[in-house]
Amino acid sequence: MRIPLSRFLIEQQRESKTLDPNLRLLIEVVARACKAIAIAIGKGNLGDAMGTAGTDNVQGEVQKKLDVISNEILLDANEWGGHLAAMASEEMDLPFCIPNRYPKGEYLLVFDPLDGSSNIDVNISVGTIFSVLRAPEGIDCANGDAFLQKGCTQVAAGYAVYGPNTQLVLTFGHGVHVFTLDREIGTFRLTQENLQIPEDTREFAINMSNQRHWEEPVQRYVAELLAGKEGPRGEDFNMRWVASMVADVHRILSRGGLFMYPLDAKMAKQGGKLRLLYEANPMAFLIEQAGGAATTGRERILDLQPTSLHQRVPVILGSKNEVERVTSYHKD
Ligand code: AHM
Ligand code: MG
Repeated sequence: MRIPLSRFLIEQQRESKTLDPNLRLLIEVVARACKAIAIAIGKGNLGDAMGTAGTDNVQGEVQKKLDVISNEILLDANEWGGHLAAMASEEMDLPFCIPNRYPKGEYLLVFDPLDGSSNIDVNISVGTIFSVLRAPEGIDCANGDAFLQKGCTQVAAGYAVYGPNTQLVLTFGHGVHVFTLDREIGTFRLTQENLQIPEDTREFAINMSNQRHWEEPVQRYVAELLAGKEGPRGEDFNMRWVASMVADVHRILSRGGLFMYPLDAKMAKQGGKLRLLYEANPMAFLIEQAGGAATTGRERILDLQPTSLHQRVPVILGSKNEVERVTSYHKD
């Protein structure tokens, strides 16, 4: 325990066939970029990275300066190492092709550089979410089709949560491991191995202000929870909503719970709020690896065939028995 991330990765590489030197390098570089992002966030109003950037991203959302800075930190860190064929990000309309002056590698990196960025200015936890895919042979980086792979093909996924402390949570498809940033020496150190989510929970996370827009199965499920001891569940349920997916998922990985950003009438046209490739898929991979479940209400998230780079989907994930219950209501 408490071994540095580098040692953990090297030991994994020796033991497993899924972690090759290039994937190890990729994860080390992402972790280094997350440290740089943590430093920029940690300066708060003493730095010059707070506030809006004066631009919108491809989804029409106002970009914060830190959205743009985090995106650049990840691109700059990863473009030269020779481990990637291309990158894609929530903050960029099109994929980023590795410049010709650098060698190309066999992996694709997709990320949400700063998730929950509406929370930055109020000093609430935000995070970076990432997913690693294999690059198909002879890819044409520019059109983005190479990224349209099912979540079940991810070779690694993870997130960094920038909270009271900075943690990096990783999976390569063999369990979920948590590293905490030792700020004095600037190293991520292993603080939890093989995290498991309890199958049952009495805590749920949903933005209740959207209630009037939800579909019937979610209305039914949440009404049952809110009815407490006197209702059909016979138990009181507690609610939490940080509005940073990273922080909400981190709580669920730490102590169980259910997270929902379901389909609602407001979002029906665009398919949901959260993005499949760099939010839903990496989080679903982590949650399943920790013994939980993740669906859209109708299908397992990791089985979805992506149709576009910035596709949105409904997300229901967390403690297995509750995810299965909401999902079964969608089938009734
Ligand atoms: P972002 O990636 O632009 O920050 O948006 C995603 C965030 C999630 O982190 C969070 O779960 C959700 O949006 C919160 O949405 P809302 O403000 O509707 O509650
Ligand atoms: Mg996000």
